[in-house]
Amino acid sequence: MSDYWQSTAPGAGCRASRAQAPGDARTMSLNGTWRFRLSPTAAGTGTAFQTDEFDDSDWDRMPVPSHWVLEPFTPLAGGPARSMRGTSEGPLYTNTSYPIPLDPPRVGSDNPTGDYRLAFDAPDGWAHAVLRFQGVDSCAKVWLNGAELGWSTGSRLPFEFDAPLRPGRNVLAVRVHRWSAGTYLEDQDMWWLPGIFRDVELLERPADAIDDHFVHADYDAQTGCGTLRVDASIASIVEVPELGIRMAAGEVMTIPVEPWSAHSPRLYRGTLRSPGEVIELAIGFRRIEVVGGALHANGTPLTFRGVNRHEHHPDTGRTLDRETMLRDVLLMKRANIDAVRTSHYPPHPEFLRLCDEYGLWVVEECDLETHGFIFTGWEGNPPDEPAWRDALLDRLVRTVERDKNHPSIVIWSMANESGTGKTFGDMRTYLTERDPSRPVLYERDPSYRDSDFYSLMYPSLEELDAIGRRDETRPDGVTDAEDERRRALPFLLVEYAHAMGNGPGSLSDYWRIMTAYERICGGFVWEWIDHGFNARDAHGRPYVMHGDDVADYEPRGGRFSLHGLIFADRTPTPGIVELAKAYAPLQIDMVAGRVRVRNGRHDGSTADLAFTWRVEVDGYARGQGALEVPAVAPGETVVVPMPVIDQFPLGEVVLTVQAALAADAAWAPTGHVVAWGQATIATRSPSAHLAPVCGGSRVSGSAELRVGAARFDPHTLRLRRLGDLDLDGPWLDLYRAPTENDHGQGDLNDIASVWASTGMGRMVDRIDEAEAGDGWLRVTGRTGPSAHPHGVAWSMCWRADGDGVVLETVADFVGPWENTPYRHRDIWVPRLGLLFALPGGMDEVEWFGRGPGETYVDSYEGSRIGRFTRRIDDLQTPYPVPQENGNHVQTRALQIRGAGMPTLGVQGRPTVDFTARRWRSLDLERAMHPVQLVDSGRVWLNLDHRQQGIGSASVGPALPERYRVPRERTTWSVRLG
Ligand code: IPT
Repeated sequence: MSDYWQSTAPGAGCRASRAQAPGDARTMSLNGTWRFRLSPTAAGTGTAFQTDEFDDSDWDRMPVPSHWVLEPFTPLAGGPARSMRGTSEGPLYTNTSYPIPLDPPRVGSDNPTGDYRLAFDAPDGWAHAVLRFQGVDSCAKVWLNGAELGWSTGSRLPFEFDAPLRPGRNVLAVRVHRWSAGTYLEDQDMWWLPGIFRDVELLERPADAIDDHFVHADYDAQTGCGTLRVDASIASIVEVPELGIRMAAGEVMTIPVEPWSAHSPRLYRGTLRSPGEVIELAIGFRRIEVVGGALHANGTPLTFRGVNRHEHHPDTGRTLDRETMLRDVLLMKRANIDAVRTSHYPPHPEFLRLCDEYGLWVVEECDLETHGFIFTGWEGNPPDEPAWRDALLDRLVRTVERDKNHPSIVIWSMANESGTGKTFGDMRTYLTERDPSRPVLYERDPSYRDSDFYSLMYPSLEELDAIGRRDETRPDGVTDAEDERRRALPFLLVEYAHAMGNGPGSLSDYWRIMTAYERICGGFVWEWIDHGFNARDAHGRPYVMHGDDVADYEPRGGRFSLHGLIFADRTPTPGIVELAKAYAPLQIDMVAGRVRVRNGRHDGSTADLAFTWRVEVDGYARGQGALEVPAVAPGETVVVPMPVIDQFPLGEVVLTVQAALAADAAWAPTGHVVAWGQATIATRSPSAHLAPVCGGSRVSGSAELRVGAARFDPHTLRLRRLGDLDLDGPWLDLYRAPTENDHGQGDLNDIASVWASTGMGRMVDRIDEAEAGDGWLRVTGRTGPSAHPHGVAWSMCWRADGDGVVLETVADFVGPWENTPYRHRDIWVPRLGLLFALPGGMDEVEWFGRGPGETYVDSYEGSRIGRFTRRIDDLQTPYPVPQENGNHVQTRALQIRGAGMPTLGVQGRPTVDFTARRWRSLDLERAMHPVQLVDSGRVWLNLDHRQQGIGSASVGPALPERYRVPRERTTWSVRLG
């Protein structure tokens, strides 16, 4: 059929799907520079390019693998090489919407089509060759020496053709369509990136080669034995020398083994030998099963410490080299992540080999999502349309057949966000028959009839807790039998904690619930990496491009492509620091004068870890040493005495105990900290005594006012000088630059728009009166948004305290905050605190509190209490979309200083939150990219009574009330000096 690219058929002419494994048959990579020409319609350049005599010398050069939209190249009309980034011809990002009309299976006539050509010399002496494409987005048709081999869809899945090579020069021609019927199955909330983006290879297939094999390696925790059977498509011999195994394919052997797990990824290397070929085996024995409504691995309950991972590189998109994949694996292991969901498609096969070797549990997802059918109310959804059945099954078969031999894969996920439909039943039947060793996941069908797990995305903490108790609300439209079955299933939290921008919050809260119930087999944070591209603005300044930077294209998914725990260039964000603590496999805490260590690993004792202790007083080191902790078995707890520390100097005494690798591991060096715990074991409360405020009189006139070392402007009544330091402020500050999670979905969660409509960012001050007495000054006033009747009445009372001043602020919310004429019944303020302007030269902060990274009231447990020094510029977290960042909760004291400048000391009473930056919140809010943030010439210091938490409401539940700023009369004080 001529319009193959808009038919529901998955392809034609391809060989049967099969396992991939290294072996001794020869291979030849066809990666490299190909000839390329882009055309506006599916007709491409016509038919001549298929023939080997075609002259392509004036065509562009295109690297394979790559996405053509990310490569600079010369357009058809000629002219200099140019980049398509930022234009509608380039990478496009949509979230749920299809970039084509919802008119399945057809696509528009404007269908950018890349014709590729490669001439190569046939390798000598190959009996038979197979041509393998590891991934082409979205539809490819292939010709060899002018003869059509076939075509395929399924962008993240391999396809192979028999390749009748001729001696000497051969010419491969490939036509790739950006849009195809396959597009309807690939609406995976990511950039649309066409091209031959994974490897192209020629494979020798000798006579009697092993076309396919299936390793079955079970583990029985009762007996400690593994049972091995390797099925092969041709008579072959299985050899595993380490186990003394030599047997025919299809035979079964049971033998004592060490099991495979993410913590101990024990692989037994072996071979599978037929008369024509030797294949390498990497066997991991393990059993994954649902027992009594809980997920077990090798006989014990398993809780995934997971993340969702898309493939992304800021220059090459979904074309990843091995080094980048390894970097992901190492970063994950070092952050205590032990599980990956390959959202939302099978990754490059090398990533799975790395998971087998380094140890990560994998939930592998099929390349299938039809999310955009929300725009038809799911009418015509492919999983429910017989015409698409073959295409859906084809995708699942290709996923399973390629990857069935990876011990790391423990669950097959049939799809993401694809509604419901009969074909899921057929897919489930195929899985049950082909691979009963792995449970099956599908999250979106409320009946869960084809899933071995109950699963949800983004529940609130309360919902999750109810699920743990099997007391969840019954979904609508399910039968009694379905409800009963679901309630007996284990629960897998397929996505949670939306790491978009600053955040997510509550990671430890979620994790405490997940570990409290055996029903919950863990969760997968959304998601691993920001999908941003390196780009430059008109001035040549670098920035990270997101969906909104493609100005001439609709529908745009905007900034939604940036929701990773690591930035697009793989720099870790503060979110991953918090996650590493929540996912720490050991809990270390101090109870009643002793140190308690609980081993929460699924398997493996703590014998590989060395424990040390450290004591700090007010953040200064006072002692340290090794801590004797006997090896703790998984699931067990030991309690050991605290180190004997004599004679604390006065101050806050903090004990830290940490567990670090005692020897190099494959994934981190000796000394890498796996877990830590901390407690304040003694405190000295600073003297709270201050002279009482009495006998004052009203201030009037224009003489400068003084309180101890503090001098005030007689008109504004703000602090202008403290000792030798010029400064200005404070202003009562209720605002922050909204985070992505403040722009939540739905009326209740989009608190940023409530702030905008109620004027939170444009406050106007009024001074009412000032009263002064011996060593004190009290100023009262009101701060409120222009245009609105609500506000905050406040008083600031300054008292001399030695060489400094103590400022006590009382803030009271006045006016109609509730039941305002606006559609929002309630208004939450993002912060309650004080803003000061300091000279720009004050460029360094030393503080004693949580650090060194940013912390918020719902995300600080990963940051330890200590003393830290940072430059102001290094306190900023460069989120690619500027927003609130760099806060520090529970700060006991800080000093701000700069060369040749007096130092400003601040003491919390007992603590303050602080941020210090060279711009104000409104500048942060208005900037589109960090390069637009300019030094205001001053340092803006926020000293807050409290700032609200971060949450993950950009996709998720509302921020819990306990992390908000209560709108009630509040008194707090700080000491400056
Ligand atoms: C969920 C998607 O599965 C994921 O791909 C991503 O889009 C995420 O949302 C938001 O970033 S689906 C949504 C209905 C919660």
